[in-house]
Amino acid sequence: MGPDAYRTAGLRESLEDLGHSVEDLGNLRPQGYAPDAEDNDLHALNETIAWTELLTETAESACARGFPIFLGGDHSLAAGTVAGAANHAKALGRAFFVLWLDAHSDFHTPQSTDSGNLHGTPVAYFAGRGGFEGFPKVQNPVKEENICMIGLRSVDAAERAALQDTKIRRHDMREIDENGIARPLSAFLEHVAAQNGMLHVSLDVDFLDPSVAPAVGTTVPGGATVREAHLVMEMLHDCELVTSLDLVELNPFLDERGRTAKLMVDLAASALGRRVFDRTTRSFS
Ligand code: DIR
Ligand code: MN
Ligand code: MN
Ligand code: MN
Repeated sequence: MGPDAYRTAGLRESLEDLGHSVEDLGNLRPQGYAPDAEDNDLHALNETIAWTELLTETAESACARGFPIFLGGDHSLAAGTVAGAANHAKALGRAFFVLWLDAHSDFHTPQSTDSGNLHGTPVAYFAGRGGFEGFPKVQNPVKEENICMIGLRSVDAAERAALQDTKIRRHDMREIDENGIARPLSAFLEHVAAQNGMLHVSLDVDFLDPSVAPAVGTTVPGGATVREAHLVMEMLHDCELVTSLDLVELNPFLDERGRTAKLMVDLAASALGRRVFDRTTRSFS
């Protein structure tokens, strides 16, 4: 129901108001997978594998057509959207980067997850960690140093241990409290710009503080404010490096008159050029 909530909240109209032409490619639905048993340790494994196959193909072709925005739905969708966007970048000979805006690091493998929810695994998948039996092989794993996580405040023990052995850039809420959100983002964008990279942004609703974005299954207090989130999106627009975007984990049944959906739409609009006044300088350098 997430994608329809974004439609109702006016995603198309908001982007058209900015001068973009918008094509709604509709909802996807994987087919032909073996039904998942209700009592599996891993929830909806076969379904998630089927989604990953479908989304990898769909994302790669969508990237060739324009600037895709993938609407969810469960964050496991990023396993496919990022893998597909990475394939597209590789075909163009461009370096590829991911900005992960989330309370969680989503760095579990199907073996290390405590919850059995595959939404906790997509970064491990597209970074090329092992343990994803049955999933399509990742053709172009994203380099660790090309992944940046901002907003972290709920990292499970197994994820923390695994992340510590990687070059993934990770910025928790304490760092944002101490230094502001612009600093780590600017540093990452400089790194992307230096390689003329293509940047995929994955925005989990729970990046935001639950007081402003309650419509997500896994709320974690102490998240980004509305202004911090808009600053991130405005900087992402100004840098001209972003080539694809996920809006994920919206659960409209938990929303209050569409307010979380509307905030996510407004953030997407900021990322695609909405501003109060024009600026003459790039704000990330
Ligand atoms: C938790 C929650 N680490 C898990 N992850 C979420 O289920 O593995 N990610 N909610 O966004
Ligand atoms: Mn989920
Ligand atoms: Mn997530
Ligand atoms: Mn999350």
